[in-house]
Amino acid sequence: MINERMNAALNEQVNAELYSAYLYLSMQAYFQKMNLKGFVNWMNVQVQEEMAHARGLYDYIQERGGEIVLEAIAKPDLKWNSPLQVFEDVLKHEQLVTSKINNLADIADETKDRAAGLFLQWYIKEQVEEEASVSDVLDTLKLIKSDSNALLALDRELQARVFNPPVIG
Ligand code: OFO
Repeated sequence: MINERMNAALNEQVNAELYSAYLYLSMQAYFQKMNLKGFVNWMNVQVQEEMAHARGLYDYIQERGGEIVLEAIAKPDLKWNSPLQVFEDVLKHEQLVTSKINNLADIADETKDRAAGLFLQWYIKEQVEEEASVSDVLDTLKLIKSDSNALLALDRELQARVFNPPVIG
């Protein structure tokens, strides 16, 4: 049985992951308007990953005999000035999520919940990958500045991203 504090914190993280999916869905719409298909694809994969992250936490709460409490999902931003600004926001958001995951790991330590600590290792590693893949795109966008040919080349590159359903835990 999971302790109450950990249960509540995991429910909050389900919400944070669903918010992430919602935010990336909003960013996907932004890129759809610009007709940048590779960026659309990148966001589409990201949305699916976030849904999988939420599902992983949801399943874990259930597995530990906890209670699922779903709160409202906040409204994400709708407007950005440029692809660069979008990816700056993505990186900021992922850094925030990393701090939330680290906070969950702290709670697992403080409540001596070894099983949760072990489970959360997967999310800790995933955040390293998330931040790295976002930083890659962001660094390229910084180099591109207003070169539209280079932007289209990056767009073509981002079309290659595929969703591989993660095995969590
Ligand atoms: Fe779930 O990793 Fe992004 O937010």
